[in-house]
Amino acid sequence: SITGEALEYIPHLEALDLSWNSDIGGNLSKVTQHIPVQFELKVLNLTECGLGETDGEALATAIGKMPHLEALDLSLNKYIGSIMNSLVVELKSCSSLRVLNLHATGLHQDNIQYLSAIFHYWPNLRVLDLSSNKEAGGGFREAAARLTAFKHLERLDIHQCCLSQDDVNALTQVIPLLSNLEVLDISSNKAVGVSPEYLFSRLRFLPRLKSVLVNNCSLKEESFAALAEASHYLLDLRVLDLSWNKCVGGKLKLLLDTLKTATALQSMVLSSCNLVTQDLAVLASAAQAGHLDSLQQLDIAYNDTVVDEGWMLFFESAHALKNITELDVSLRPSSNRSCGPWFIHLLSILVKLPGLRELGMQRWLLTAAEKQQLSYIMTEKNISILFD
Ligand SMILES: *[C@@H]1O[C@H](CO)[C@@H](O)[C@H](O)[C@H]1NC(C)=O
Ligand SMILES: *[C@@H]1O[C@H](CO)[C@@H](O)[C@H](O)[C@H]1NC(C)=O
Ligand SMILES: *[C@@H]1O[C@H](CO)[C@@H](O)[C@H](O)[C@H]1NC(C)=O
Ligand SMILES: *[C@@H]1O[C@H](CO)[C@@H](O)[C@H](O)[C@H]1NC(C)=O
Ligand SMILES: *[C@@H]1O[C@H](CO)[C@@H](O)[C@H](O)[C@H]1NC(C)=O
Ligand SMILES: CC(=O)N[C@H]1CO[C@H](CO)[C@@H](O)[C@@H]1O
Repeated sequence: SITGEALEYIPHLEALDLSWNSDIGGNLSKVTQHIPVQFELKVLNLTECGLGETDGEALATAIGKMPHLEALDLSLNKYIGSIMNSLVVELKSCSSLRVLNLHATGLHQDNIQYLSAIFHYWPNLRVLDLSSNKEAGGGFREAAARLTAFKHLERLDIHQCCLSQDDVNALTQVIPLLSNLEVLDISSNKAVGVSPEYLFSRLRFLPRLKSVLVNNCSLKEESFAALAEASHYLLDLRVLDLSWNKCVGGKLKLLLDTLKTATALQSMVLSSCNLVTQDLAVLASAAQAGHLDSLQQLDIAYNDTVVDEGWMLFFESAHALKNITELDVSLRPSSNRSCGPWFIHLLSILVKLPGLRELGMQRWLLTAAEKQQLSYIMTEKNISILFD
């Protein structure tokens, strides 16, 4: 059973992580009633604790006793939306807050607006995660401008927030001003793709960007072209996720300059992008030229549009992906195909790439002999190969 009595005796505790204890939901007051006044806690983590309406008061009171709080994680508690506004009052006093994670907490449009009114109380905020709040759309129209209070913001995650067109327009004005931003995740928001290309072209003003995640945004060709051009200026780019944007197919050459300058690129996700042979040729030549030497993860799955010739070009050059650890070339779940003459090249790269640990090959139809060869390499080279 849950009791927080011990907390009375450890007022200097700095981190409390009660994540994944669903019994806490409805019982939080049993823990928090023992929190001493002027608790020194810096990190409070209550991920997926089933917190709900009845815990609002206990949580608010607890936060009120934690003026030194630096990280608060309430992610995956689906009903925080209903108690958010009472938390906001107490959160004002957390002027040292650096990390706020409200991923999938059932926030509504008005919660976002209400919360944004106190953004200026957290001048040190580095990480803001408001992702997977599907009712939050519309809330950023006014809240966006207040993000500029976060002069040191490094990570902004607003993926899957059902952003409205107005939200995206407002964010377009503000995101380029967050000059310390390193990670931007706006994926799974359809309005991002149909909005004007300015959001992407202005990313060039964020020289510290390391991760750009715009997967599943229904990107239009103009937006992709603007992103490709802007990313040319992002010399520190590590992660680029463009998956589930069909417009990339046939247009990967637009990223050629980026591949040349982004020498630190570690992860490129291009699954379900309707890639064609020409796109794999781009990857192959970039690899040959040594531009992908840092690449560790490459996901080009779900692109059944590539014909044997394209796979051949790719696998012939894949040995140049010296640092690769994960490669996914699976087909879509609904399809299947036999491997082409490229299979022999695949076998040879498995031997030549010492770092490779995972290879996705789902839905490729393998002959008994091919399966046997892969199984042999799996054990010999300690590579995990996923095939059906
Ligand atoms: C509270 O904790 C008990 C176990 O200690 C658990 O059975 C119960 O479901 C929890 N939630 C509520 C709302 O009481
Ligand atoms: C909270 O715990 C989860 C799961 O252990 C972890 O992923 C997350 O980073 C933690 N959050 C903070 C702010 O420490
Ligand atoms: C794509 O985004 C929608 C929301 O716009 C979401 O429901 C869906 O799960 C996402 N799909 C993938 C593959 O991420
Ligand atoms: C290859 O990856 C390792 C980490 O696994 C990294 O330390 C090293 O710098 C990478 N090499 C290149 C050329 O990026
Ligand atoms: C491959 O796909 C065809 C046509 O979609 C289907 O009839 C067949 O059962 C599939 N074979 C396997 C082994 O999944
Ligand atoms: C999502 C995806 O897999 N895209 C394409 C892959 O190729 C087939 C044709 O083989 C297309 O129909 C898909 O749209």
